Amino acid sequence: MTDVNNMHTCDKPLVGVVMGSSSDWEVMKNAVQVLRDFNVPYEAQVVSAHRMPDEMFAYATVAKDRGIQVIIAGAGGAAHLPGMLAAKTTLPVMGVPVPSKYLRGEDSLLSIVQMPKGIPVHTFAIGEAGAANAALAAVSVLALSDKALSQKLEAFRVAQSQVARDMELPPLR
Ligand code: RP5
Repeated sequence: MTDVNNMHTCDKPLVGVVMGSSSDWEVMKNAVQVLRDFNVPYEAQVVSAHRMPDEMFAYATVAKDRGIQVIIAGAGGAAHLPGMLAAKTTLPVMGVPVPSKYLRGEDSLLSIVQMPKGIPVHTFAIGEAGAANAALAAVSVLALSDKALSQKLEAFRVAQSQVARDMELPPLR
C-alpha cells in the first residue's frame, strides 16, 4: 500500500473506497481497516459528488475497466455520492451514511437508502459500524470467486462468535 498525495492505493485494487470529504475519514477508515485485515487490495480517496462532479463521473465510468469489483462510498448530509456512482456503474456500490453535524447522519442515511427503483445502493448503518460492515459485505462479494478469502471470512465469523460466547457479565453489586 502506498500513500500518494491525496489517495491510498494498493497494487491492482479490487475495492474502491471513496468519500465526500476528508472529514469522512474517521468513519471510512473503519472500512479500510477491514479490507486491510482481509488483505484485500483497495484504494481510498476523496471524490466529492457536488464539489468534484466531473471526477465522480469519471471514477464511476472507468472503475470496472480498471479492475475494481466493489465500490464503497461514504458521504454525509445530502449524501448523493453513492447513488450517483451507482447510476454510472453496474458494480455493486456499498453506501455508508456518515454522521452529519445537524441531523446526526439521519439525513445521510435517508439520502442513501431511498434510491428510486432501478439503481440499487447497498446501504449500511450510520457511522463506524456501517463502514466496517460495508467492507465485510465487499469481502463477501469477492469471496464468491476466491476460496481463500471465503475461508478467511468463515474463520472471522467463527472467531467473532467465540468472542461473544466468552463474554462475561460484570457482577451485580
Ligand atoms: C459531504 O459533506 C461529505 O461527505 C461530508 O460528510 C460533509 C461535510 O464535508 P466537509 O464540509 O467536512 O468537507 O459532502
